[in-house]
Amino acid sequence: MALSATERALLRALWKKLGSNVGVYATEALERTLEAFPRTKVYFSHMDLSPGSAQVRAHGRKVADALTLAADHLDDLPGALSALSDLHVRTLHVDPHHFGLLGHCLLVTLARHYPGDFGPAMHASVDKFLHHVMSALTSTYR
Ligand code: HNI
Repeated sequence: MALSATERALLRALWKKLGSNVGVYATEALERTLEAFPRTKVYFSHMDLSPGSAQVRAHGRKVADALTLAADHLDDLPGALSALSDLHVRTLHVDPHHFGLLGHCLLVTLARHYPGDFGPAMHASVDKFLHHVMSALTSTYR
């Protein structure tokens, strides 16, 4: 089900508050995913995954940019993310379950940094947004 006007407004308000820190939190969520769920490291064997790795930070910024692109294209996520979907499905063969792990870590990371903003309504809005993003990223599997 699409995000409601209220959910979109909540998401936009959070993204505005995150400002230039989206990359910081995407990196923290990526690091959390790799540490909490080490099986996700298999896709990054070519990268330096040590704490504070510049490569992980650079990748976190790429993920953040994609999430911001998605937040700006809520009415056409499959279109906006089609190249990324092909990459993750056809080239990287990322297990769809692992998207949920990263999404979960993104929620935890945002809730940790913005506890006052992350009430049930914001939680549900961001969760729905991430589900739509991940559905678009895994759509090529179908
Ligand atoms: Ni993902 C590359 C965005 C989930 C493993 N990923 C990217 C790039 C973006 C991106 C952007 C860079 C593309 C480019 O350089 O052209 N990835 C996202 C987003 C999500 C996501 C927005 C979900 C919210 N990626 C995942 C998951 C995994 C994953 C769940 C595996 C656990 N992604 C990768 C790998 C690469 C990648 C591996 C290639 C990294 C590299 O540079 O070699």
